[in-house]
Amino acid sequence: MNSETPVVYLDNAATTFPKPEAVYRDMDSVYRSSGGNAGRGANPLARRAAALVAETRELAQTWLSAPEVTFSPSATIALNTIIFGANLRTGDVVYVSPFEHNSVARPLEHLRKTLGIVVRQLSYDKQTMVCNLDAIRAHFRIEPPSMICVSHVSNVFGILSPVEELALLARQASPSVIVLIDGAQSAGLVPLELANIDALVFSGHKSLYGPYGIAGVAFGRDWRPAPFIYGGTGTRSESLDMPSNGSDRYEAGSQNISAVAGLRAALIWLKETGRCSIYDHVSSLTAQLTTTLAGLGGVFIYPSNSRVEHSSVVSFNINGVSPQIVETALGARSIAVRAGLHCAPWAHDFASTLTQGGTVRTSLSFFNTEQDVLALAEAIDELLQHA
Ligand code: ALA
Repeated sequence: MNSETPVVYLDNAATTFPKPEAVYRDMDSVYRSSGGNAGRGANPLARRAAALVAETRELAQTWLSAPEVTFSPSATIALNTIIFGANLRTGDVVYVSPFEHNSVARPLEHLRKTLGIVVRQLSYDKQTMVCNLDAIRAHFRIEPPSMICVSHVSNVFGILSPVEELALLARQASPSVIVLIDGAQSAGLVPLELANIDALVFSGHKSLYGPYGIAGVAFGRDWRPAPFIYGGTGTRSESLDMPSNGSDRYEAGSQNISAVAGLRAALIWLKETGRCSIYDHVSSLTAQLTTTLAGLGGVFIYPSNSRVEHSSVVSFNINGVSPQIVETALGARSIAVRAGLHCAPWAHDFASTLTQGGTVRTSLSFFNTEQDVLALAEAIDELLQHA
């Protein structure tokens, strides 16, 4: 395959590709026209950069319906900011879904080992991957949560968790609970009411169709974590303490201005395109994908229950063929998917796919077409004939 071969890109859960044209355009032009250092000085270029950051923040707040948004270089850093900034103590109980990414699982494991927090898995059905709200309510009564961490959409199985209901149950059981939602795969695609959610983490380069290098936290309530990273903010430089409120508290270091420009362009594109048309297109392609794959004998889709709605991400395996071989074979046909554990070993443990090397994951975006799904189906059909 040479670099000119068009690739059928079905790995949008790793990063959406392509981006809206305006993202490329604005990232290129920002360094040429307004590449000053936002918040550092009052020269015209610094002011222009600061205005760009402020406008992007406002767009993000509107898109996510959040009273406050802070930026960070990646969703991993944003998740760590919340988890380490929550001041958890020995014996505190943190509930997680079975689908959490290592960006949540590893910091929690670190706190379990070093501090003695208790990590409990929320109750989900293994066949349908649907959560059992009655069982969870009962667990919360017996052992009230200090924190819950749940991914809105699983990056492995595309399962949508009822995070608003979970947040409400957690708050009823423990009013001071910290509710952290990982929205890396859903922000922009699936709207969320933040009334009981303290922190919704978003990733710029995934479902928001922006670039790498920008992510953040949408705060839904008054709770704020302790800062995770300390350094220059361009404000109150005489003090050796971090500013006590506002985004400066969490945004130490110079802003990645081209990433900000790219996110701004993506947010404007999202608004103009409309959440419903993006969601409808991705959902209808996802339904086409699951139906087509299910029609090919020898393909096992997770979860096995066909009534489960997948949100843009579909994982599967082919009987007797390792996911890595399938990924390589599809790659040879210029089809990009991701095989393996997807940085989420808990999810594969839950689905009993750890020992077979995980799953083959396909993930769709607004820029995919029915032809892309047909190309995948044809390639898999061919593989099945040789398996
Ligand atoms: N976490 C990203 C994925 O799911 C990279 O592939």
